[in-house]
Amino acid sequence: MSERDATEDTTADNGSETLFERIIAREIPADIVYETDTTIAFRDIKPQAATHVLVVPKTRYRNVAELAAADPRLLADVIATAGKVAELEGLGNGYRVVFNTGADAGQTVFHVHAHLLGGEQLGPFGR
Ligand code: IU
Repeated sequence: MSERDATEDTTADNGSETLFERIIAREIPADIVYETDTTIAFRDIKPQAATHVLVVPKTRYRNVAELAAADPRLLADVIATAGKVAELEGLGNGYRVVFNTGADAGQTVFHVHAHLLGGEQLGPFGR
């Protein structure tokens, strides 16, 4: 398999399965911190803050805009799960919820996910 094929297999910008479906199916391990009927939350393997949890809807949409258009209740579930995880993780002093969307934002996994970041003073947005 070429390097390009390998990248597409794990991130699925081409419509194939991403690693997140395999985490949801418990086919590969993840540090799961919370789960509901419709969402799952697990720690990012490459944390960008003291607390860095990904919140993923169990039904796959490529990005947050597609999720919002197709199933706004599921988007609300994702946000509610982020809030619950923030509570469980003791982020009462504040946190950030980010949806990277598309190439300029650095989206690499094309199964929509919210990054929940906190546990320390976060830097500014942008570059
Ligand atoms: P992005 O918004 O698509 O760039 O975020 C993808 C995130 O998924 C990124 O922070 C990775 O470190 C993280 N991640 C992970 O936690 N576990 C995995 O198996 C894979 C990516 I693939």
